[in-house]
Order: sequence, then structure tokens, then C-alpha cells
Amino acid sequence: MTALPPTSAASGDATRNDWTQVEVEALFDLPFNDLLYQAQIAHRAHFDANQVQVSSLLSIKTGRCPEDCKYCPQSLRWNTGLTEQPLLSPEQVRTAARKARAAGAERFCMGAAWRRPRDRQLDQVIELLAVVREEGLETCLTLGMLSAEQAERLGRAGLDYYNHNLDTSPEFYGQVITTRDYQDRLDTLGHVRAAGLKVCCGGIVGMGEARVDRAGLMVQLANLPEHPESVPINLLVQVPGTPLDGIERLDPLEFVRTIAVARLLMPRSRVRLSAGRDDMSDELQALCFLAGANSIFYGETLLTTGNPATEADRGLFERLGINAAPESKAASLP
Ligand code: SAM
Ligand code: DTB
Ligand code: SF4
Repeated sequence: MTALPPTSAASGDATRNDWTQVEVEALFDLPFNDLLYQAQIAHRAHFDANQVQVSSLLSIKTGRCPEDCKYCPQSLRWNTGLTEQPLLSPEQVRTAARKARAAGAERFCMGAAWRRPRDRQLDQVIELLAVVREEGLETCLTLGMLSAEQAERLGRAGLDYYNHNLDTSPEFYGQVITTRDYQDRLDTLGHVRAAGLKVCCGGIVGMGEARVDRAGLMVQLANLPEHPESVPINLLVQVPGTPLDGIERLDPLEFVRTIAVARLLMPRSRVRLSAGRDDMSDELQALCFLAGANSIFYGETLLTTGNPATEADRGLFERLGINAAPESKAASLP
């Protein structure tokens, strides 16, 4: 006997924003094969299951962040030996964008280690945004908290996506970050939506949270007024010097379950197999794609930590028959 939940999450066509914690925990608790089967149905209803979107990431301002995120090598509170880097110049960004485009990336995401950008800093970032747009790439930024006015300015400047993660459940959040609260994050996400930008919002697992917290994160993401278009699921990259270095590693199959639940709850969103791939086997990544992941970060570095070599990713895609064709080709599917 399989233990499918009374209402199959996979079958409903309507996207829901009213998930309960109990329902989502029940999905996590399904037998692994049943969970993956349901996730596959949801995935195939909305996407080409053999198509993965690729984004490239660039840290445009590195280190000395005043926030105290316990996972992050860029907080000035932890001694991680990171080389600081002030804001990159338009020329540096153009070079990186061209390289990313030549390697096959569709979207170029720029991240800055700020709590929130000052208006003068936003002016400079808008210049960088123009450079990436000139190079013909989709754009994404992650700069920390934004005011409503700042989000509107980015919208007027032609930004496509803004990344701002909820990171974990509201209950576990205080154990990871104390310098900004959950509501601050929800407020920024509201400003980004109101400005007409697409939302990239997900979280991190493997920080010592329990399954209820992973379920709690998923409930928060899926019950946002609109599902984020892009949902990055990061597996903690343990960096020496950060408080979370050395924490017990998450069971890889639990990571796959998290991807599958994200796919089921947000069936029309791109679910990104985000940080942590450098430590994953090809087989684990293949299971993540089977569970519904259909986006990755492509290129040898994330912001400050490593990511698989592009040749390795190309080889894996080839072995799996995955095509990294532009999003527009997938858009014609149901
Ligand atoms: N400073 C901005 C902020 O926090 O909003 C933007 C950059 S921040 C590095 C973006 C996201 O990267 C974080 O929200 C977190 O989810 C992820 N991240 C940071 N360090 C990580 C790590 N060691 N492992 C996995 N994900 C990480
Ligand atoms: C996201 O969710 N993951 C990316 C991106 N959004 C900005 C960042 C991952 C960072 C991993 C640690 C590092 O390289 O510094
Ligand atoms: Fe700063 Fe972002 Fe790192 Fe937190 S995750 S310390 S806000 S760069």
C-alpha cells in the first residue's frame, strides 16, 4: 500500500497559496518513490522535463557585510579569510557578462554583500545593469533589503528578477540571523512584486534545521501572494570560519525531498538546484532533476565559493539528455 495523501498535490491544475503546515509535512513524510512520482507529474504538467534553465552569478561587491547570517562567508563578524572587493566597474561586469553568455548562460545574476543599498550605490548598480542588458542577457540582482522606491527604480531600469530569500522557517530563522527579521524580508519581497519585478526567492537547507522547518519554509514560499517565478534551494556550503561550519550534513535524500516538495507546491516556478552542487555526485544531481529541479547556477564560482566546472555540467547534461535551451523554447509547453 502506498500512502498518497487524500488530495493528490500533483493532480490539481490550479496553483494554491493556502498550504497548511500539516499538509506540507505529510508530503515530506511520503515514501520517497511516491513523493518523486507526484513531483514528476507536476513537473511534466508545466515544463519540458528535460530542459534546465542556466543562470550565471557574479559577486559585484564582496565581503564586509554588517549582517550576521551564520552561514555566510561575507559577514564581517566571521573570520573566513575572504578577500574583500569593492563594487566592480562597468568594464569588469561587461567582461564577466560576455564570458557567461559565451558559456551559454541565459541570465546574469549580480550579488552584493549589503544589508541594503544606499541610493548612491543603487545608482552605480543601475549602470552595471545597463551593461548586462546591452550584452543581451536577462538580469537578476540581489542587494539585500529594498525600499519601495528603490524597487521601483530597478523596475524602471529594466531589471528582470530580484533575488531575496526567506532562507528558512520563521521559527528557526532567529537561530541563523538576528540583524534583520523575517518581516523585513517579506516587506522587501512585497516591494519587489509591487514594482512589477519577477521574484527569485528560496532558502537554505542543511543548517541544522528540522524537517518541520524545511516544511515551514516551503509553506511560507508557497503562500506568498504570488509564487516566486524562481525558487533557489541552496544546500549549505560549509565555509571555515562561519558558525555553521562543521554542522552535521543533511541526508542527501532529504535534500531531494525538499526539491520535490518545492516542485509540488509551486508547480509553475523554476526550482533552482542552487548552492552546494560542488559537493554533490552526478547521481544526486540527477535525482534532483528527477524531483523537479529545472534551473542551476552555471559557472565556476557562485558568489565566493566553488561551483562545478562548466565542462562538467555540460557532460552531465549530455549524459542525462538534458537540454539547456533558452527559456522561450520551454514557454510554449502547457
Ligand atoms: N546580501 C544579500 C542578501 O543576503 O539578501 C544578497 C546576497 S546573499 C549571499 C544571497 C543568498 O545566498 C542568501 O540569502 C543565502 O540564501 C545564500 N547563501 C549565502 N551563503 C551561503 C552558503 N554558505 N551556503 C548556501 N547558501 C548561501
Ligand atoms: C541564492 O539563493 N543562492 C546564490 C544566489 N541566490 C545569490 C548565492 C549562493 C551563495 C553561496 C555562497 C557563496 O558563494 O558565497
Ligand atoms: Fe550579508 Fe547577504 Fe551574507 Fe547575510 S547572506 S551576511 S546579508 S551577504
